[in-house]
Amino acid sequence: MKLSMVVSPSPTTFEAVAFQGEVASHLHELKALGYEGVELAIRDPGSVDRTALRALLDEVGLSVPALGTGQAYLADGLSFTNPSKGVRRGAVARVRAHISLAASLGAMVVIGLIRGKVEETPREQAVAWMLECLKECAQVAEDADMRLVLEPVNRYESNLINTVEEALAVIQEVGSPYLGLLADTFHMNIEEPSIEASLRAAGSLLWHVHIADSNRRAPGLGHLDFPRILKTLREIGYSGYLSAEILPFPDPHEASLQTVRYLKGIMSSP
Ligand code: LER
Ligand code: MN
Repeated sequence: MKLSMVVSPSPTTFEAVAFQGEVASHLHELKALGYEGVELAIRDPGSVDRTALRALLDEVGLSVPALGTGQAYLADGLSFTNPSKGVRRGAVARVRAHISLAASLGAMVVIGLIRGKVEETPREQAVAWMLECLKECAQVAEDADMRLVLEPVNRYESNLINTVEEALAVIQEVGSPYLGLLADTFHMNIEEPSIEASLRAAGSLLWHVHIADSNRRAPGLGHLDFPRILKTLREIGYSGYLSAEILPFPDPHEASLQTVRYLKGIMSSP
């Protein structure tokens, strides 16, 4: 397993991104701390200078395991379940742009908050819209030979796909080999009856992991049992990234140092 940190190249209202803006200096710092990857939270790929980004990543020597899409929902209101067809089309178009950027970086694309939630629309209708958009995005991903990861999020952020079990059912319904699961330990702590049992249920469909402690601080600063979680991940054969999506507590530097020291300490113990 390798370590990555979520970084937003532009300022964001989403709090669990320890590093925002000034991407070059953050990447150098993360590399120096021993991170192998950086997950980029991108509001709009249209505003990204791909050539400059590729050159920076090559210069620093970091991989990009995943691209986040949550800001397209939080800042621009795009979602798969919005009652407006135009907004849903906008959400699919935005994910299409993320897939295109991801293809130039070798990254997966996260389907998290952008699925939206059930509000005034009847649940059945919202689910049908979500599935329609997901199927279309999965086809775009397949055409680009890039992968999407569906992330269960806790009930306070969405009422649509809170658990691994629900996400696995949706993945099965979409039926694309290009759609897998992202497990976020912060959300799992709230929603899963057993984090370990849910990781085992995901098995080989688990393609990406967001890592944060129970309070969304760096691992080791809350009450999650990370030795047990990492042991389970090893046992199911997970060899992807642990990508820290954490609050900058007490500050970004300390949070990223704590993450790398604590997790590498667990990973290096027998
Ligand atoms: C939101 O809480 C989250 O975990 C993000 O990864 C979803 O886009
Ligand atoms: Mn997450």
